[in-house]
Amino acid sequence: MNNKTSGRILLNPAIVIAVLFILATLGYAQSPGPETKQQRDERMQWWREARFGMFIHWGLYAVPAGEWKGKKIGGIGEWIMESADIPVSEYEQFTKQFNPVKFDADQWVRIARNAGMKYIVITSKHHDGFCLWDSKVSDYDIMDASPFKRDILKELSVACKKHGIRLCFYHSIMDWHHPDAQAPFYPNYNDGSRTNPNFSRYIENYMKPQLEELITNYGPLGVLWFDGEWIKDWTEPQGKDLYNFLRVLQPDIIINNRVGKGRKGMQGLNKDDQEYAGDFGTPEQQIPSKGLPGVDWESCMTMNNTWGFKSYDHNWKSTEDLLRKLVDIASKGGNFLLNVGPTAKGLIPEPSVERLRLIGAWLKVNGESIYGTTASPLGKVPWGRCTAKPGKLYLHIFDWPADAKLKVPGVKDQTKKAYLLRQKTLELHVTREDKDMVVIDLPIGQDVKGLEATDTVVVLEINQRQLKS
Ligand code: H79
Repeated sequence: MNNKTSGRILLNPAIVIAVLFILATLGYAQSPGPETKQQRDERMQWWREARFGMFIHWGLYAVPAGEWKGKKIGGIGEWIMESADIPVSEYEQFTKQFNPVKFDADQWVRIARNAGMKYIVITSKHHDGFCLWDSKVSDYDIMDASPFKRDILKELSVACKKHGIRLCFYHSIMDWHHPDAQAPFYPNYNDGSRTNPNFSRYIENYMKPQLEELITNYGPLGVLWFDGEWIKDWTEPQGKDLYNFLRVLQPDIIINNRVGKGRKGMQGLNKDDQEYAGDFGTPEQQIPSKGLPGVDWESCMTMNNTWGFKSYDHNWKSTEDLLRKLVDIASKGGNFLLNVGPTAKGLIPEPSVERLRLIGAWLKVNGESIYGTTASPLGKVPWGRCTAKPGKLYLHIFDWPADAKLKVPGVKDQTKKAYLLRQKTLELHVTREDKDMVVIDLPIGQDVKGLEATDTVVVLEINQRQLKS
């Protein structure tokens, strides 16, 4: 064939359209396109302002609740299928006992809202493969396999809309139930050395159609929160492809970094050897030691030692500890995704509800010092933490100074005034000790109760014009 002929064939409109169509169906044309910094900032804005969300781990593992054949199984509750070496056919039996008649989506969402949480991330499907919605490509879901036959995610999406909470889904890439994924690896579903030759079939015929259902029928979603990406079958190019696929379906969706292979272990932030897919880092059960300017991240954490419900795990973190973790995270520019693990009946454990209620009461008074703030511009402060907004520093006092003088190092800006966030009308005296140290006289003799004593917030208003040095 000479050049002239081949040119004419390639430019033939029918052929061009056909080729484009084939590429589109193959997924090559599916990219959200480039995004400017401003577009990205707009997409991330609600999430950056939210600062506090509820993680919900709920699924079949709530039925055994940490026990198998009369034995208490160590480790996190939602891993019991793996930890207790339960064969797929036996684990499937839990579907018959998963009948959460006490489930009340509206009540769950109100618990989150009253805690001051702005979004909910619930396990649409965890590693065990069981789906909490009515999936058309699976029988292993709440509609087809359980006596409950109510679409849990649908009910939550209605309640979230009603209460102004963003609904987000956790979704496990790893799947211990699907024959084309990790099910054949029994009794070591998490075997990092094995691959399934049919894994691409699982991606195309199962995982992507399921995610499309979740985005289309339950959305718009706030976040898709992936996990289980460490398996050998999953690659960074697959992660990028999935990321693009989802951003085409919902351009403003936010996706965590576990969609690809970027994260550094449980520390959760990205390795820096290349560009990885995903919008934010995911430290798990830990808080970075210092602020990370310009990085979006979210620490997820349990209130006891498990994500999925375990009947005998009573090792609850104190409310004081949880509040200070929220503040510590905000002072470093991150979000806090705090977990609850409801029972198989559909109830959020009372110790969780109580802690959330108290944190919510504190946030009602002091929320201004958390929502929409950015990381501390000061260095380490000996008495607590600092969060910031334009023109304002929020000084979170964890340890009340014995002499009632709050020394604030690192303030180079002109100060305007200071007051307690809970008592804005009482102005506090501010003196400058030297060019980057101001001292605030704290009120004495106030009777402070509960979480107010755990973290008292002083607002220091500043002129963001640096003093001449
Ligand atoms: O859903 C909850 C847990 O079930 C799941 N993530 C939270 C949000 C999870 N937590 N811990 N694990 C899973 C354990 C997995 C640990 C490891 Fe690894 C996987 C160790 C080695 C492979 C993660 C990836 C840490 C290093 C690489």
